[in-house]
Amino acid sequence: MEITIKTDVLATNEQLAQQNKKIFREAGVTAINIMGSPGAGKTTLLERTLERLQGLLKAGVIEGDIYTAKDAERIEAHGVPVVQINTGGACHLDAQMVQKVLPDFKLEQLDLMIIENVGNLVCPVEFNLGEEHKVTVLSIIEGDDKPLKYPLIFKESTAVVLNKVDLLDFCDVNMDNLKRDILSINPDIKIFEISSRLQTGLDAWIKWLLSISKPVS
Ligand SMILES: Nc1nc2c(ncn2[C@@H]2O[C@H](COP(=O)(O)OP(=O)(O)OP(=O)(O)O)[C@@H](O)[C@H]2O)c(=O)[nH]1
Ligand SMILES: [Mg+2]
Repeated sequence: MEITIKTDVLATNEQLAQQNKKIFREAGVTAINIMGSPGAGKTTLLERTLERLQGLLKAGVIEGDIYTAKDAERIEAHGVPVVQINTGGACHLDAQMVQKVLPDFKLEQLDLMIIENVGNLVCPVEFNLGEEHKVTVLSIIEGDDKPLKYPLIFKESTAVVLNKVDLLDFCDVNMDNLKRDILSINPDIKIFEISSRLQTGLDAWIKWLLSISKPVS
C-alpha cells in the first residue's frame, strides 16, 4: 500500500517536472538543481558564482528551505532575481513548488536558473524539478565515506563540488579515496575542488556553467 502511494506521488511529480523542463527550454533557460547536506556551502558557492557570472550570463535563483528567507536575502544582495520557497516541513523541493514560482520570473530574460534545494543528502534527488542537471555540493569535512553511504545523489548528478578544501588540514578526509568512490558510482561525473571561502578552484566551475548555459548575446 505504501509503495503504491509513493509511486503515485513520484509519477505526478515527474509529469510536473516535464512541464517545468518544457517551460525552461522554451524560454531558453538552463536550470540546475543544487543539492547537498545542510551547511555544505551551497549558498556561499552561489554567492561567489553569481559575482563571477556578472556580465557573462543572466541568472535567476530559486531558494528552497524548510523555514526562513535567509538564503534568498543573501542572494538578493547580489542584485539577482530570487524567490524563496518555504516547504513548511518537507525535506525537499518538488516540481509543483517550483512551477508555482516560475511566473515570478521574467524567464525569457534569463539564461540560467539555479535552484538551491533544501539541505539534505537523501530526499531531494528523488524529486525531479525540471532541471537539465543536478549538482551535488559536498563539503569535504562531511567525510570521505559519504559517497558510498549516499550513492544515489552522486549517481544522478552531472557534477559534484567538493567544497571547503581550505579545511583539508583540519580533518582526516582522504581526497583520493573520496574522488575514487565518487567516480566508482558515476564515472562521468565532473568533480570541482573548491573553497568558496577563499575563492579557489572557481574558474573551472564557472567555465562548466558557461558551457551548459546559453551566454548573453
Ligand atoms: N571554511 C569554509 N567555510 C565555508 C565554505 N563555504 C561555506 N562555508 C561556511 O559554511 C557555512 C554554511 O554555508 P552555507 O552557504 O550557508 O551552506 P548551505 O549549504 O547553503 O546551508 P543550508 O542552506 O542551510 O543547507 C557558513 O558558515 C559558510 O561561511 C568554504 O569553502 N570553506
Ligand atoms: Mg543555503
